[in-house]
Amino acid sequence: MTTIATQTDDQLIADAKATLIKNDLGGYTVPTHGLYPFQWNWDSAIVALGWLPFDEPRAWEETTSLLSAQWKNGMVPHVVFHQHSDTYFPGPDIWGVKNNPDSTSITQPPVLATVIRQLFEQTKDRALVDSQISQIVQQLIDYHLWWYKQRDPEYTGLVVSYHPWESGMDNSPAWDDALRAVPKVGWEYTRRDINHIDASERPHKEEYDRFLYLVDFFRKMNFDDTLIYQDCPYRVNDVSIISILHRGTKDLLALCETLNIDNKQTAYLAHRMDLTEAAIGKLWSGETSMFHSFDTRSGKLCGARTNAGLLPFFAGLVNENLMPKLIDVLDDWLADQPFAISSTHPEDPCYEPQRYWRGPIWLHINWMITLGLEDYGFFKQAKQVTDASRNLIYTSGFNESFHAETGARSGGADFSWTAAMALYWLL
Ligand code: 9YW
Repeated sequence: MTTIATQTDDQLIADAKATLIKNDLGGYTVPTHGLYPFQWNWDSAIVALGWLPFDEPRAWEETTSLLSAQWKNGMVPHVVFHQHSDTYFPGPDIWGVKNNPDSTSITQPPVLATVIRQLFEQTKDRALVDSQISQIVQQLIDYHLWWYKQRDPEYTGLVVSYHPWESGMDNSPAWDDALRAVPKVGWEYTRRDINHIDASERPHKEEYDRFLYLVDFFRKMNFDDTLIYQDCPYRVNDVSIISILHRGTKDLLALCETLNIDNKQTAYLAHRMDLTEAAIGKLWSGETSMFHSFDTRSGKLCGARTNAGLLPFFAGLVNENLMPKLIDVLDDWLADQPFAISSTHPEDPCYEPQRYWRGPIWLHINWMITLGLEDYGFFKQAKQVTDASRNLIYTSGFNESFHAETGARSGGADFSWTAAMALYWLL
């Protein structure tokens, strides 16, 4: 694979730092101005890694500002509306949550625990770490307990997600069938995303109609975890969330061990990890030799081949029998690709190289897959993914995501998590 170098590393590092500084609203970083004017959960976790090499206090602050929005039940929301903005829809009025700070009523993939472990291990200013780590770890324990207890009340080993926005992979073809079972919302609304980005790169109206139905549904259920679990028309075992949660719990328990935290809560989390390890095989498809999400309402695996199906590497959830098969799929996916890994497999019938989670490439997903590949000793593939990721920032900079075939911008420009991945991982 050749590196397409059009800019120097020094210039890119300076631009990446400037991107984070530009998107800093004081304690939290917006993904990009205009399109996403609030604090997003997994964005902030990834962004903390970007601050780390040049501003350690700011890296930690990114995580504590997110945790300041934690609900009493332990949930950490997917969006925190720290201040008003009219450039995004749906805002706090539509979600209907009354909290301080305001937030949405769903969460996002819990990559924060993995990030906190990395911050803990790599921060040079130990006083900065010591002053807050106990409090942060307790908040993470509460968050992960919430995930297992509320999202897997039947102890299946596989937590559920209630919304494509919760997966962070909004219009992935993996959700097409499950989402079709959700009614469309009955009221008129005006989207704001297509004021910023061409509609050809965004989800369709039919998807938004159903996204909003679910937002209304949560509100009508008064955000009650038990009622939503029973009645939510969209209830999916998301292989991406399950993998990120599993890896996060592993990192959290490792941190607890270092800090001598050993109690009923940590034992409970370890037990939940055992259940996931026993259950993950349910998400394997012999037909595609990949992991897939599972629609608990229809009782079927979600069809499309997506990059989420590679995230069990990150979790350490790929057993010895499946490992060579999944690596074959990855080798095939990477063959002759100057840019990788497309969010949907190029041979999948639902692949669209420019449309958001149906084709474009996302660097934070590549980073997680790479960490997993390295854990398994697949250094050649890890290097291929890293080189392919680096090519993207050299080709077109810090974009939300990248066109799967040309490497051009897809979605927003000047994007925080891509700048963060450049600073922490690629440069
Ligand atoms: C939306 C902020 C978020 C990401 C998600 C991504 C997108 C928001 O942007 O969702 O309105 O579509 O899908 O993963 O956290 O970057």
